[in-house]
Amino acid sequence: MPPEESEVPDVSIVVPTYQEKPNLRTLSERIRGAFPHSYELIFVDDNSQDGSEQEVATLAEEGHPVRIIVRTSERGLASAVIRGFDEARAPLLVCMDADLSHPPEKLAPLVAPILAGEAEITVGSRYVQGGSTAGWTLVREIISRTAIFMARPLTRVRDLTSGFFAVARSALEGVELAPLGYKIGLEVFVKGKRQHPIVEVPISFVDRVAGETKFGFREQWNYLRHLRLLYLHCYPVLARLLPLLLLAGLAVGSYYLWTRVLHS
Ligand SMILES: Nc1nc2c(ncn2[C@@H]2O[C@H](COP(=O)(O)OP(=O)(O)OP(=O)(O)O)[C@@H](O)[C@H]2O)c(=O)[nH]1
Ligand SMILES: [Mg+2]
Repeated sequence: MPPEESEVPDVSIVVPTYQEKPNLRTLSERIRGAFPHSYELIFVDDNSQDGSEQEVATLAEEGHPVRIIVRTSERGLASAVIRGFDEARAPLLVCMDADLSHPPEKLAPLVAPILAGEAEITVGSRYVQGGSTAGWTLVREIISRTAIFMARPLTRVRDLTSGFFAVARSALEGVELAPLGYKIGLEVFVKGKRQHPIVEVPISFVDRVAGETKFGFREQWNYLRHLRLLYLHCYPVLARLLPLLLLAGLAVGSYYLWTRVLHS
């Protein structure tokens, strides 16, 4: 349901994009066909120069409630989403990928608990009953599970690396989100202010069919840097002592081995 230009929509859907032109029309059409609330769809694009701007202009002319913010001096998924949240008008914010991995048909169940006042944050989850991934290689599965395992002490969310989530704007008031790396969802799950548990809505994650991945080694490195910041946020003392504890453990272990060698 497209809102009038001046009307504040119920939901702002923020989609970070880099060279996703082949996916923009399908995404916008599927959202329009499946989402029953008034919404605005905001693409935050890092100067893709692949015709995305023109594509969104055409969609807007056709009546789709879309706009595109093109950033020329910044690059990165998390900072793009934060920019989208800053520019969004609705009291309820959604983040999703452009590549149709996150089913637009799941938007309605995703926002339902927040609209009902039963949650402040919801997650489209691959790892709860009814959720799934399709078309993943074993390597990708292992990378995903390892990333989740490393962040387990930070939140109870099972699919804590999900990039498909909804959050009430009020849960982010006064919260400083780190614009680092790929996992802006994790940042929100850990720092978001809430009165209710985070609700996980099962989704069937579909592998991208068009466009190319932007996920690579740099993003995995950034994920480790991001985790360090989040551990410092949640467990400041322990996280600061960790290098010392590791060093002490290494020293004790070496001493133990050395004495065993001397006595053998
Ligand atoms: N604005 C912006 N968007 C980005 C950037 N990197 C990735 N994205 C977008 O973030 C979303 C997730 O990126 P993907 O490349 O799909 O990452 P992924 O889901 O881990 O990997 P695949 O689905 O296998 O490609 C997509 O909509 C991308 O276009 C970036 O640097 N800036
Ligand atoms: Mg993707």
